[in-house]
Formats: sequence, C-alpha cells, structure tokens
Amino acid sequence: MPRSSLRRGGTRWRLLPAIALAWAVAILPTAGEARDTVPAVRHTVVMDGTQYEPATLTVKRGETVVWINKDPFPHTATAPGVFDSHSIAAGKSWKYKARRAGEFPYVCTLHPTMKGMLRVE
Ligand SMILES: [Cu+2]
Repeated sequence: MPRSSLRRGGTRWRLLPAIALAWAVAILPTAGEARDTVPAVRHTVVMDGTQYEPATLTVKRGETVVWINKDPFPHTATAPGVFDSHSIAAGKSWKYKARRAGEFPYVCTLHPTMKGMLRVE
C-alpha cells in the first residue's frame, strides 16, 4: 500500500515536464503577440534562383531584415551608402536593422541583374 502510493507520486513527478510543456505552449502565442508590439519585427528576403524574394519589401523603422541565401553560390545585398552585406555564402544569412527611412534600391554586386528594393517607413 505505501509502496503503490509512492509509485503514484513518482508518476505525478514524471508528468511535471509534460505539464510544464503544455503550459509553455499555451502561453507562447500570447508572448509572441506581446513581442510584436515591441519593435523587434523581423522580415525575411530569400535569395534563390539569383533573385530576391520578395523583390520589394516594406518595413517600419527599427525592424530587421534578414537575407537568406538559398543558392549554392554567394550573393550580396548592397545599397551603396546605406547597407552592404558583402558576400553572403551559400546557406548563410545576413541581417540589417532598418534605422533610416526611405526607398533603398539594392543589388547583388556579384550578379548585376539581381535587384531588390527595401522601403523603410
Ligand atoms: Cu548574387
């Protein structure tokens, strides 16, 4: 009798991580929403097939843009005088925090046909 109740107590302890996980999953979407109100938004531009996707991106000041190179060769995201990723190797990424408002056309210095536009409001 005491032994079986001990075992039952042990089972409850083993359930604790599962309960903690369920609780975390339940509150995480709320935490995500709270984070959106803070200016820590992140946008993604994928470099694939020697193109930027999306080619034109509009963000708000203070938001971050991440370029992800999915091509098997390097690219850059270069807006002369504003930002320059330099060479982003295959499979790598580079991020830029958009502090300046404006329209910034950018290119890949390695593939001049590769053009993008970053609008910062
Ligand atoms: Cu390129």
